[in-house]
Amino acid sequence: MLIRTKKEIPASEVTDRSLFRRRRQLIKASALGALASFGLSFPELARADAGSKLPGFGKDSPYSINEEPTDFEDVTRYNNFYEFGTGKSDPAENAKGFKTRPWTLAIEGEVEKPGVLDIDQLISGQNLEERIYRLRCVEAWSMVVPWVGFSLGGFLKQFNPTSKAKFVEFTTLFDPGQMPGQQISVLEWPYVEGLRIDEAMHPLTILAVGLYGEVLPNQNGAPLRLVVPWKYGFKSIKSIVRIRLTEDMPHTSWNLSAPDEYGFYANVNPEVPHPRWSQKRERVIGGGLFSLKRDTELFNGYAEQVAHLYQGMDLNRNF
Ligand SMILES: Nc1nc2c(c(=O)[nH]1)N[C@H]1C(S)=C(S)[C@@H](COP(=O)(O)O)O[C@H]1N2
Ligand SMILES: [Mo]
Repeated sequence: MLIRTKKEIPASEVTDRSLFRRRRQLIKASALGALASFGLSFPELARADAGSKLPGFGKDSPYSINEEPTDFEDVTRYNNFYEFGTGKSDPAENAKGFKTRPWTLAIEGEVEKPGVLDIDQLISGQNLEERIYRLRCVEAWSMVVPWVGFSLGGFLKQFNPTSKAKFVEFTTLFDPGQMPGQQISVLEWPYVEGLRIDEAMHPLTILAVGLYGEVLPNQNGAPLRLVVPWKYGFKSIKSIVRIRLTEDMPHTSWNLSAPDEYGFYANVNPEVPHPRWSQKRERVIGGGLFSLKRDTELFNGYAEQVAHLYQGMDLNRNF
């Protein structure tokens, strides 16, 4: 087990899987007290840096999977965030000084009430919840992450989507000074992603502001990232500055870069191979020396909840 240095976190806070469980049990045992104190101190916490506590922790969500989360160290040191480099360990290193305050999120397009929101006001207005989801990368590995976030659908409804709102487009910050990867044309910048409106409104889809009960580390997409657990990881766009509701299907970064390899839907599907490799199995990150593998599940295990969204669609064509 790796222990984070004292500067980052007190030894008493070191998080491994079993300790995480114990903290969950403890907090559940005193749920009312915990909620009360969280409620009072939350606005300050929301402004704090990665490592600060977030509420929502320990509240069991019916949407969580009942699996041990991947170690904090793996979740925060094995990342894809090309704005900070293409190597898995680059984001943890290069996003250290990334400034996530001040930060605003614009909601625009097909809504009656567009707006620009300050991130801290936005977060303190949400009902934060912990959701333990498996993140399945198209590169055929996966990890289990205890996200802290809130429902995207409930959030979007506050802006009164118009009847023309058929899709949702998300955009990452464009700031090549801070994001050295944006000085290289490995992708078209800024990173953009999209969902159909019914996918965006689905209760499994969240905006995450934390993980492991703490403010989201920069390398995981601070201060705000999307999490769509039945889709490949590239849909879960990080460090979002704009959400635009649209009538037409938006462009997405990976589809623009390699349309034969990355479609708009990107639903996890073991039967539809990536053109260059199989999607039937996935390597479990943190699985140890033996490089544990598991069978990939249709819709990443959420077929019961989401298969109806794609009824009548040819999933081989709409990959
Ligand atoms: N802006 C942005 N968002 C991004 C990426 C990226 O390069 N840039 N990579 C995606 C990919 S491919 C994956 S698998 C997940 C990884 O999230 P994690 O680092 O929190 O595990 O982020 C996604 N979101
Ligand atoms: Mo990915």
